[in-house]
Amino acid sequence: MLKIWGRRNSINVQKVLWCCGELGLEYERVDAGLAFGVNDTPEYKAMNPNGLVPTIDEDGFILWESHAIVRYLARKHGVGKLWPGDARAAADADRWMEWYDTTLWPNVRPIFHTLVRTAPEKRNMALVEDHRKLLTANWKIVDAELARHEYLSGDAFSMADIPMGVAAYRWFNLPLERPPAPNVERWYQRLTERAVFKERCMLPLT
Ligand SMILES: N[C@@H](CCC(=O)N[C@@H](CS)C(=O)NCC(=O)O)C(=O)O
Repeated sequence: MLKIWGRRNSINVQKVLWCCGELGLEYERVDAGLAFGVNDTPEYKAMNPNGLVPTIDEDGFILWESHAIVRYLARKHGVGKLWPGDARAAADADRWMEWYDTTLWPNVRPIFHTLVRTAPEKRNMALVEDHRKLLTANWKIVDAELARHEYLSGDAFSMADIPMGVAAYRWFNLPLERPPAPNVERWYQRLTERAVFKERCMLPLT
């Protein structure tokens, strides 16, 4: 049985839980991270020396890094589905997952931590505004891509939509000025109609 460590409100844990849901995989989840602790114990750090969530254990195979986990599960259980069957389509999907890490998330993270995890009197709103502008430019790139097809790497939902979808949930649910991005809005609306996304990712931001 697949075991997943990580609290439900973690963006990185949500990617893995969403992926499992799309693939119809059962799992046992152990609360870990922030108030739950666990991730700071020597036992946990022996699995994941970063002390971060998520981590999975699949019959003794330990893996951490949310995108590596999503790719692993997609390749193992979802070729032609979450993992596009064609090598170029798979590379295309993979590219968006990389882009999330290198480009999009570095702009979402400071906004999220400021608006959700920092007391109002301590918030650096200039920092939020700088990253909001950068993020607006990032979503413009995504908007142009989504003008050509329904999902990020083509007309079918794939692993690429998972990280980008959880980031979009934060973008659309934080109190920010958002210039229109009609294709992103349509794509996000389609994601919100997926039962697993709704159940596992559309949670209060804490
Ligand atoms: N690159 C890692 C980042 C993992 C990460 O930063 N996890 C956060 C939660 S989203 C964490 O463990 N924070 C400490 C905690 O929750 O105690 C991944 O994608 O898995």
